[in-house]
Amino acid sequence: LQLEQDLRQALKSNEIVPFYQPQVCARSGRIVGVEALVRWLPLKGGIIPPDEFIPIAEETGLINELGRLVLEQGCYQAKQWLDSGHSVRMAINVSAHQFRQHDFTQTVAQVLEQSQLPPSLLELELTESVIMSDAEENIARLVELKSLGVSLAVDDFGTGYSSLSYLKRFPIDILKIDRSFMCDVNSALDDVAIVEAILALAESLKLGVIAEGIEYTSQIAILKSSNELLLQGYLFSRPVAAEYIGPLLSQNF
Ligand code: G
Ligand code: G
Ligand code: MN
Ligand code: NA
Repeated sequence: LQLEQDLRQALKSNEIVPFYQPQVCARSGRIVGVEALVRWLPLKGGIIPPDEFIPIAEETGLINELGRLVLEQGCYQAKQWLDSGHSVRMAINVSAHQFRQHDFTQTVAQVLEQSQLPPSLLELELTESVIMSDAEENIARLVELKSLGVSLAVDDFGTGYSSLSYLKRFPIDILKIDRSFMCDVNSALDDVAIVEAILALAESLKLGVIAEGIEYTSQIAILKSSNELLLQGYLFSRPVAAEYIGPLLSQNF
């Protein structure tokens, strides 16, 4: 309860800020996107990771306010980078609670309008479990969101237990291969097989792929894909404050 009050206060006093982690195009070595990963920076110092407050935000409904804040800041930030000559797609994590709000699509439309960010530069990340929770109702919601012109990505792909047939029926653009499959790509042949299967699946369904958790160059070698492939992980950068992203945008990785 104390934590809930603290979080409520933190939202008001700008202690909740998105950090950003680069997504690098495997072909060009350029940063073409970032994922917004929220942080709590208490005034007294330190840094609280999302695992310690997102669950409370979810339970108390504060996730809607928090989610809107991250969406707004992310869109305004991406617009700033665009205005400075860097086209960077902003990926925003959407929680189950947010996705189920009846006015979620309107909120996204509003934020796009206010920030003047081209919708093609916004990507919404949804987990498999959120998407599959109520498949029929969710298709309508996804179609609604797609009609705004944004991209839709499946986060933590491969960790759910859902049937793959939804990928054909749902207006999904991108699969994010969960980092658990990238961990020991050198040693674990099973993981290599899974990654290869996901790449083949994405290729035949014409979906983009983002490989998460890239920490070593050796992990990139097995990622052979003819589709657009993006790489995300500590090898390139940890999630960092916006000011640290700017200089990276001119860099070749
Ligand atoms: O960033 P790590 O950096 O520790 O993030 C931990 C978890 O918190 C991840 O599962 C991530 O999806 C989630 N998360 C980070 N930022 C947000 C956010 O803005 N909204 C939601 N719903 N989840 C987030
Ligand atoms: O659940 P989601 O995929 O949204 O969250 C991504 C999580 O993975 C965040 O906590 C982020 O900080 C973390 N992360 C990003 N890159 C790496 C990496 O290279 N290695 C590890 N172990 N974690 C990473
Ligand atoms: Mn994510
Ligand atoms: Na993920």
